[in-house]
Amino acid sequence: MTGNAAALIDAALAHDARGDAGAAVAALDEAVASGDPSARIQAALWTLYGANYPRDETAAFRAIDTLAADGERRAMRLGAVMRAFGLGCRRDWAGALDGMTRAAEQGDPFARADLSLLDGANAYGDDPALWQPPRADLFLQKPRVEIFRAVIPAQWCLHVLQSARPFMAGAHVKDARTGARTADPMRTNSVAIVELWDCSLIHYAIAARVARACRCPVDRIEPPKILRYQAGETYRDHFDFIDPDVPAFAAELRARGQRTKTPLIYLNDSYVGGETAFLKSGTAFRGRTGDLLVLRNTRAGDKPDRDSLHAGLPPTQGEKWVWSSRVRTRPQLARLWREF
Ligand SMILES: O=C(O)CCC(=O)C(=O)O
Repeated sequence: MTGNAAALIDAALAHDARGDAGAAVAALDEAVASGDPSARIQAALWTLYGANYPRDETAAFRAIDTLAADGERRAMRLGAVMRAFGLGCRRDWAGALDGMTRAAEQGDPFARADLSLLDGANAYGDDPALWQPPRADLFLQKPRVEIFRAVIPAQWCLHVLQSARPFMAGAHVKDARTGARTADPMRTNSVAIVELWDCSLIHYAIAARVARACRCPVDRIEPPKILRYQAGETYRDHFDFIDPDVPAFAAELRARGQRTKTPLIYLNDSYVGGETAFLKSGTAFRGRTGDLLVLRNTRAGDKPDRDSLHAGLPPTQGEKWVWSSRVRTRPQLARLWREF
């Protein structure tokens, strides 16, 4: 990357952070015109998300694929993840593995680690979208809570936890009056979304396994949030469905669909306390590393189930880490990786 292109990208990112789309695009376009690969990758990501540029997933994928064909190994990696999720292209696990393998052969350490983790779990070559979940244990009938034991190998849990650690920030809740995200003392834990750019095929494989357990297509799984609770931190009693009686949520409900289920994967278990509590039934679940809990948030007809009130109790010692997502009734857009 030339010094000038690097400075232009930094300026574009700073304008973007301030919400000045015009200045962000002007700076990035200038860097792209110089042919700089980092600028072209950034432009493709914004095109994928519909951030600053109009959203066009196909164009974004093509731009990344062209860079990969030119030998740009970061684009090989990103293209592999896009192929796995089917973002801007047909979902293609063999093609995803092929792209990640080419990046590894070019010496990309991230790609090598990704393939070796897949291989270690005997998932290399097997499309995670065809994975057979273990039989679920019914933990609770009201609300409906199922447990799938050891769906994710411990090394995958550690990988996800480490990939999220640099991005942890204060958690938010949705304001029922405005629909906006706001800080709230009911949620004192931290949270991160691992941006697509930092995702590996392991992130895809986890989403695909969760989709199998939840019996839904992978594109109904929201980009997960990685939750960290330090001792004393909590996510107090809440519902995960979108309340159809709240006018501020109506547009979101129409565009993205209802949140029918909450899948949670426990990424570690070396803490004390920190159970997932179900307030209406007075029960709580303590997962082991790699266990998946699936909570049903709705009843027939996708109507909110008020029995689904739940909480992440505070650990009294140690740190608790959780992969947390929602199953929606409509396909989720790539831009959600950027929404926080
Ligand atoms: O951390 C937990 O045990 C619960 C997480 C949770 O309530 C959520 O993600 O909605």
